[in-house]
Amino acid sequence: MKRKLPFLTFSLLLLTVFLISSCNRAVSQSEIQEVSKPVFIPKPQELEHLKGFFRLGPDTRIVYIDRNPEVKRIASQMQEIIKDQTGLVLPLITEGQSDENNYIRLQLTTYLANELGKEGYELVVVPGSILITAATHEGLFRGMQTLRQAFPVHKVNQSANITSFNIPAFEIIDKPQYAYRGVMLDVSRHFFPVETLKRFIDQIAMYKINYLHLHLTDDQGWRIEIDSWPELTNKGGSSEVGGGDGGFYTKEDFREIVAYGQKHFLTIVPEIDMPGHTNAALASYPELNCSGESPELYTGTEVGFSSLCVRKEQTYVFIDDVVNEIAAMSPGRYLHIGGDESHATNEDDYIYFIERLNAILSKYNKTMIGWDEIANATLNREAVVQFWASEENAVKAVNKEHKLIMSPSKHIYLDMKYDSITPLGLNWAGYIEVDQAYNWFPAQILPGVSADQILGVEAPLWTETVTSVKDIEYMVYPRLMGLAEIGWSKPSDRNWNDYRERLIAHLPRLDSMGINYYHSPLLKEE
Ligand code: TNX
Repeated sequence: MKRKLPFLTFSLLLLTVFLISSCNRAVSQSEIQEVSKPVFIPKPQELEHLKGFFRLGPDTRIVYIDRNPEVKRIASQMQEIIKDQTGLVLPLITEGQSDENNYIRLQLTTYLANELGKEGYELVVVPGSILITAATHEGLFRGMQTLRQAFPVHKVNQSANITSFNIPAFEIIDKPQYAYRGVMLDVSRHFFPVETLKRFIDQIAMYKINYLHLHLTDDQGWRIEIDSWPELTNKGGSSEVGGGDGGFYTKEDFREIVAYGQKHFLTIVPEIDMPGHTNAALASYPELNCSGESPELYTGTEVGFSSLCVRKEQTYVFIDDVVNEIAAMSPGRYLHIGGDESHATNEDDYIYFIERLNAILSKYNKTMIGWDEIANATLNREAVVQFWASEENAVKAVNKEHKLIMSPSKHIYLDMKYDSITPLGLNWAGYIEVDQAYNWFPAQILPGVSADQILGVEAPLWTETVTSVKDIEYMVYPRLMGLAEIGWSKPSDRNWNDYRERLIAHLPRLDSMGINYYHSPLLKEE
């Protein structure tokens, strides 16, 4: 034993020297890349840049609070996001295992509940730690979407030995200006499969959009399976603008979309457009027509020519069934009943119809949303009116104490062309460049309508000319970021020049995610 000791000591010494030198080599060869000062869209309510850096690298851990599966789930979403964005696969650990150094921690708190509300959060990035604190899971999720904008868009790079990133320190306290921040997708004029909707939900959740309104029915196609009226989809789902095959969501598909939304703290608002925009339903069931005869399926782009038969009792049996089945699949409180452009329904019939709908929605415990024409009917006070065209209707709605969703067509219709040479889109509400989509304030659009009468904002994408994921993205980005900021940020903080600079700095994120967007001349660096 004794004779072996010097040898052992010598071996240990050699090993130590080897370890130290290889360690040194590793340190000297691996690079820590500095990330530029982060910019955020939507702009946080309070943001302070601090001194120093947080080092995001392979040793960073994501810490969640034990015994709370929902926080763990959000933490694993964070893990996925970081992996996709940077290539770093970070371990998830529970609170007890935290080494108090180099971690990203998600934490629920009750003491900030009043200040932060349902969606607010605090995000602090300092050397050694990143802390997201919120009173709700939703708040943690929103904070995480902010944090990802501080992380690099490029990945760790083994061959260049880039293994870590220095993230400049900052502190944010944040919550939304408006409770409803929506996007609408028309899946009737052209149908889009579940995968497209999931990709879209992933994207819009990044900008803190919390409602996705699906325009499920129109003249050109009925897109949601209704068991009690199967021809709606068998026949009415088989057409679309331009004569394509159409398609529809089975109930299982729809539940999958709803659940995917929930994981992203986003509520699906289903729209069944009535009494106009109903040719697909009328073509599927002759008894829904006053004449008792069905029209042909329609694949053009005219509006305002169809109507359910308002004075026929069977119409309300039909609606009761449809609302019942849709309500059963929709955990959100809102059901959108359309009500727009009912030019083939006379005014008395229109009002009679919307008021009967109002009673059916109450029966199924749903809150009505409708386009601004519905303000002419007498509705439950909680019904929400979506302003798109008529100031008169919107003001009427506010006078009847309804809240408004603001979708002023000349600012935020995502189907409008950007300029005269945009290959897709329409132009009846004018051209909407990126500045036109940003430069408006919901509480300054309508005379006498102030912020507390406004539930929020929504950007609709009608799809008469939009046929693919690429088309959707081209029309949506980068105008949607403007809508997101209008809905979330403090109006007094918003100005085009500041936003424009942030948006320019943000665009490489879209490139890195493979999002197809419009390269506006307004966003070329000078
Ligand atoms: C008006 S906006 C419509 C839609 C069209 C859109 C095209 C609204 C409530 N109705 O039916 O698709 O214009 O921009």
